[in-house]
Amino acid sequence: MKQLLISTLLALTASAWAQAPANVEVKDAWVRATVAQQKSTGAFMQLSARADTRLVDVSSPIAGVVELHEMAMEQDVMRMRAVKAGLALPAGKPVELKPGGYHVMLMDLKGPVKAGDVVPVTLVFEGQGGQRETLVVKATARPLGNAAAAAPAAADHSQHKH
Ligand SMILES: [Cu+2]
Repeated sequence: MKQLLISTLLALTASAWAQAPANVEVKDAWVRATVAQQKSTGAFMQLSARADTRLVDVSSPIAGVVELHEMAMEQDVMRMRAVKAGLALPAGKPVELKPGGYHVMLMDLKGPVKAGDVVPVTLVFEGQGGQRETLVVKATARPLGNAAAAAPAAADHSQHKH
């Protein structure tokens, strides 16, 4: 819960610095911790926009390549693919990035991600008029395979079953 509060505060700080009230609220940001030799992982969060906007760019200092991905069934096989056009965030409709769905893919990792690590993820949003807003969220690493149990806020959200 404390980490969630810190993430929110950081997000608010970042948007205040961008001199406009935050259009997008980010909640419950987390990253899946890695095991030895693993070179990629995913970051997940819930995004809520007040006005229609799009998530158009993602980056993080811990990864050489960062992309927005989605999981989709292709001929009975679950595959992931890059979301090139950005992710639409309709006004007032929370969009969840979660395992099995949309995620921020962190590739070419510069080192292991251990449970408890705090990973900065920069999100760039573009509004209808083309104005951009940048948020830096702090995502906490949760252990592999135990993400739901390790989520401090998961008990509050019944939809967090994967
Ligand atoms: Cu992916």
